[in-house]
Amino acid sequence: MAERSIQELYRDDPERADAVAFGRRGALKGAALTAMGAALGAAIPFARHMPEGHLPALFARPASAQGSGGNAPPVLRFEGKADLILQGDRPLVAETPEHMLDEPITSYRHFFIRNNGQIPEQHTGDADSWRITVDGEVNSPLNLTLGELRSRFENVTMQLQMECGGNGRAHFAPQTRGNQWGNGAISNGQWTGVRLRDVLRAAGLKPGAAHTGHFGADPHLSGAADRAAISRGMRLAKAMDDDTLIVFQLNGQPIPHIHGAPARLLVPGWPGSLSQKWLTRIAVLDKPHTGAGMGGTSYRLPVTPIVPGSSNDGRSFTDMESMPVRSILSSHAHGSRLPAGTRELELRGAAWAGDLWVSSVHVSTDFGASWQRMEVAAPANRHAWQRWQGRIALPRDGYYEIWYRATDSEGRMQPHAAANWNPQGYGANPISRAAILVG
Ligand SMILES: Nc1nc2c(c(=O)[nH]1)N[C@H]1C(S)=C(S)[C@@H](COP(=O)(O)O)O[C@H]1N2
Ligand SMILES: [Mo]
Repeated sequence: MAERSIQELYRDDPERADAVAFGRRGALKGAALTAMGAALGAAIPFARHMPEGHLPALFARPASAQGSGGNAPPVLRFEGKADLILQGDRPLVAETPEHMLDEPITSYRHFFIRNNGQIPEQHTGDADSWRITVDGEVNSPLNLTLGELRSRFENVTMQLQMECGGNGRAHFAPQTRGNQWGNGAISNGQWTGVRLRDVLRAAGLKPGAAHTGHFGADPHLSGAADRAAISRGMRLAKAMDDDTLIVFQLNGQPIPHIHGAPARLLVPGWPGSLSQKWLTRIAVLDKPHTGAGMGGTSYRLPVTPIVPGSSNDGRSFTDMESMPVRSILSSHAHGSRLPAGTRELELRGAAWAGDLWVSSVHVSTDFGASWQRMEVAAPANRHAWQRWQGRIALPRDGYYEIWYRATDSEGRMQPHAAANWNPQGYGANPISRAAILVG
């Protein structure tokens, strides 16, 4: 079988391609093994462990790093940004390929972008003149300038992960609506700001205070003045968490405009949509907020699994809170080709688990037959991601898949396949696979 035809077959009809390649008994047979090897451009040293129905990672996901070939994703063109994957330009959404997340602290260059509406006009004049209102179930509503906020409350600086609620969505089958993120809707910036808790206490919480509602300055995509691009809210407990901040600096600099200048919320570990950019107002409420992005199937998960592909009004769903455990590989791009004779790799990556932490990261090079424990560093502070590293052996030249998975501090491991399918595609965190070719 020619190289192109099996690639095309896998793309167009993976089931038949598998039948051809694996045969009825699931063993990769002589001619088929050669064909698969030819398609992948290399022999498969661990072919005997390759599971039936396994679509090689090289075909299953675009090798963005290579930037070549027919299905290379479009690239973001944006001042100061690396070649991120352009997920959409209206609204502007861009994903960071995993190998660009190799810095312990994510630089502006590599910071993913997620907008739901238009990008607002830049605030003219002094950033410190920007105003933020706190009202609702409080004794004394506040209307503070950023300058007042900065000088009145303790300033804190910490590394905080921010992950889009839909990160990993592309792993769902059947496909759901929304940006088809791989694992790259994650950042770990070093943020400076004040604790939301301190601000809420200064306003004085009334006994009924139970939730927040967040408001920003970005216009709705339609331009309609009475519609919000996004306006989400959370339980008061998360608003009072030590690490929930109103921030005004990213990595020691004023926040770049696209990431919410001059001030935004930073709600680490929970869906990124709570981290309101271009923050203008926080309402304290006695019941859950009802803004854009609340209710129905938005940022909500089935309590009891539903039939994949079915429709649902989400009435029995529950709000997504702490994000599930996930890992990325940052030392080697998916689809990389290494020189012939490479027999060892030093792998690096990151892992995180919402409000929890990561207890271990494991890597397999033989399609999951055996797993090797990596070294996982402690987080710089609570809610920072954790870096991992480790060395693996590659017995021969050929096609490998690096499988990587993390386990959280409560013993939950990334699953083999995306679970708890839901119409808007939240919470997909299966074991990841990167294809590596040696020789
Ligand atoms: N005002 C405003 N804030 C927002 C959004 C938005 O569209 N408008 N998008 C949210 C979503 S869904 C995410 S994942 C994060 C992304 O932040 P970033 O673009 O700085 O990476 O911002 C959140 N805050
Ligand atoms: Mo998001």
